[in-house]
Amino acid sequence: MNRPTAAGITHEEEERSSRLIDAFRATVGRPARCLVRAPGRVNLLGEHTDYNGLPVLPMAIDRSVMIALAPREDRTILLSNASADFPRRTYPLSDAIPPYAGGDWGNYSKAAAQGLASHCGAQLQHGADLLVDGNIPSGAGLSSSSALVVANALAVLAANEVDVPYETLAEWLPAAERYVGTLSGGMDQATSLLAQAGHALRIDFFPLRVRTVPLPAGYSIIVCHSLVQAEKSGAAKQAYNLRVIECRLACRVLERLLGTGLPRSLNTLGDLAALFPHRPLLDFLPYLTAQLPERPQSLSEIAALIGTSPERLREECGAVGNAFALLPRTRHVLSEAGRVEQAERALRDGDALAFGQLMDASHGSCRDDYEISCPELEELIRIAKEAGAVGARLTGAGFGGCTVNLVAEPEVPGFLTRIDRYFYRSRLDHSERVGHYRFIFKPRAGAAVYRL
Ligand code: NG1
Repeated sequence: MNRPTAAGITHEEEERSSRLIDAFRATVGRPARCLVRAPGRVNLLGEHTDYNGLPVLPMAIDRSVMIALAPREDRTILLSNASADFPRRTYPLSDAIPPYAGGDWGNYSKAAAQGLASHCGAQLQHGADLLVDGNIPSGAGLSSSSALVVANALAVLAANEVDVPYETLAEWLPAAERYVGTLSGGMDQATSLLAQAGHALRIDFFPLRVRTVPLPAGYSIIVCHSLVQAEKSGAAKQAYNLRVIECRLACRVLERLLGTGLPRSLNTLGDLAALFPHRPLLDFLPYLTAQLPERPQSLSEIAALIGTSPERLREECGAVGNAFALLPRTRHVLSEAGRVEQAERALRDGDALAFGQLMDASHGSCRDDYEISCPELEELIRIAKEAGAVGARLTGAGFGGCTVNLVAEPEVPGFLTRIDRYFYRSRLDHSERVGHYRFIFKPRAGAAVYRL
């Protein structure tokens, strides 16, 4: 049998895929016909901008979800995992699949299957036996969930020999992933599908546009786990969705304040950039500053400002809870979009120091205005800066998870020593390897399907 040896696959991945293909034969009782690899990602800059229709700067990493698969004659998906932590799941492929209980890993597979079935319908006549192996830490802000969705989608398509361009999948799968209840944007799926080895990506949304961006020569990207899991099936989901809702409410308020100066309604804060291409986004902040306090407001207060009812807002914006901090959230989103523009320029100019300063500023904004940091992330950032990181920030949704650090190559050994000594040593017991929690990542290529 041919084993994946395609260009771009590492020796370690080759070994991992060989083990998975052997395990497939042992557990399913017949040979795998394809192997799928979908990488996770680290976001370098542009946090919580994607669902606002504003740009991001991520790169794919060499941690991934792999699936070995063989098609079935019926339309059943039989889902197994190489790790015993994830129990076997079976469900029929259709465009209306009832979810498992919240937090069940099988829901990410169902999300992909239902999303594809709603687009491809009768083209998908075959279910599949799937054996999954993932090595992206979960709840780390490195997109383990989207890699699982992307890998499952590619597996179902491969089982049916249906080709869908990756650009199209990158448009479909964010909506498909909302099946699990997170109101997420499209950065993760686009990066997993469209990344190119050796480059970061600048991604714009609605419509999706992707271009490669060089990384500064002589610097390393180091990712450090805060050891706080931010599981999106738990509390982090509510906290994440609340940020999305606050941005939707900010759009309603801005519509009201801009009045007839606005040619059409605002679906996202990013619509401001589309409607006023020559005005800096931060020009719009004073409209809010004049009317809104820094503190969170109740839905009744916001409704009164807009001249509508709290019930109507609840319905229109999916608002749950009763404390919404619109001014600081908008300040983060609009300023972060500006930082992405500047960061792309800095990277194209090879100006690592300017890029690092933008990373630091992004972190401050994530912490103070978006309120998505936590004490452990703060400690990691402080140690990283003391250890010489040119830039250091939380990455991904926040509420725990990882930091991303830009470190000059000669400084890397000293940086790692300090992080290990001052952060991990007191937190990990002797049996745990620190290498499981901090990583040096090189930008990897996006997802691939290998026929066996
Ligand atoms: P992670 O870090 O993978 O949980 C989440 C969203 C992204 C984006 C970032 C914040 C999901 C699947 N992904 O990423 O779309 O909004 O947060 O920038 O929810």
